[in-house]
Amino acid sequence: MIRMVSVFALGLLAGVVLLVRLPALPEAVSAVGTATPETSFVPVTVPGVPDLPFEMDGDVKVFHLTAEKVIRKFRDPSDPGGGTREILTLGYNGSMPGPTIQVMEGDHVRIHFTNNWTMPTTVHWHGIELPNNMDGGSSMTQELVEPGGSYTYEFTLHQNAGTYMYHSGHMQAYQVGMGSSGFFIIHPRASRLPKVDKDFAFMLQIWSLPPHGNVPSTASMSFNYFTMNGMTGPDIPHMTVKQGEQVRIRLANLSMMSHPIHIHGFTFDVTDMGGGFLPPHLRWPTNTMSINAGETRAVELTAHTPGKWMFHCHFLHHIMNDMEFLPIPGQPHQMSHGEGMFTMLHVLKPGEMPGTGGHPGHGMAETDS
Ligand SMILES: [Cu+2]
Repeated sequence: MIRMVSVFALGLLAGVVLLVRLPALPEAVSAVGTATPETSFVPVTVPGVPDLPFEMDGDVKVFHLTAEKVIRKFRDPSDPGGGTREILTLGYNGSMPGPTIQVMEGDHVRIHFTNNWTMPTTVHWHGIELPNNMDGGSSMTQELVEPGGSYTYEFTLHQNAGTYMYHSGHMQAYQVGMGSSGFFIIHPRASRLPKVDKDFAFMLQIWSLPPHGNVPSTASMSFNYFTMNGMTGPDIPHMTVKQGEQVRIRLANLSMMSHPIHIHGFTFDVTDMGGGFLPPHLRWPTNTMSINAGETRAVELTAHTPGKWMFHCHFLHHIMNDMEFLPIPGQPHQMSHGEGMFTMLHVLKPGEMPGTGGHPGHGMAETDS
């Protein structure tokens, strides 16, 4: 167990380093961990987002989650120099999306929550089966947590491994619209799932930003910025894997639209529709997975062909922040600074090192796990 704590702490450190240094590109995220005999899973890498560390109190995993205002930097397409604009968001523990909670099937968790926002809130554990008064359903299931206040959530995870979330349970259109979100990953207790070598996750969010504005409007349904893990392209790290590896990519949508996520050059299997991993006979092959508001998905593929393969939303204006153009390979001067939900799966040839793939554009960040 100490080993797990240290692995997750390493992920936290890596994430913090990335968050602090986001304006400087390219950026690399260091390794998060590998499967261990007692757990037989690969910790999830949420590029650009740290893990939430925990400590053990007997058999209880104890977390500390704090709601905080977080400034993120979105590429500003109106800046010909490719500069960024500081955007006010609502996150947790200095991160937006909030830090990732990674636990095991059957774990008993205690989450001490503190509200450092300037408005009341609760935390809703999205998809988690738990006692009613732990559900964070605004003032309907608990007292609101006032600014400066705290609340302790505690429950046992009796459901199957899968991809779940947390987000504000109060004034959601505003608080979730301002960024309140985070992954809640339940790992399998036994190695009954097909093995993967790399496991990535992306949170999909959309924003309505006035020209040159720094505060998203949550009263508008005219969304003009599209992000993965709180980042705009080209700052969204690539997923870097080795040829032949099994790759899982998890997606969560806390935006008010659906997103058909598409990959070039591969057919992936949909392996989780949101209620835990599907049995093998229910997995289905495709190359585009639509994910609607409030849903999570996981897809898996074999990285059979080297190269840098586009991975993006196929609502094509969602890869055009402020309606800017997709980059044109080989013509850097025409490249956009305003890509939205757009990153790459970088499959390394044997002997190839990350960052040497010859991408003809901006120095996109590389994520390895
Ligand atoms: Cu989209």
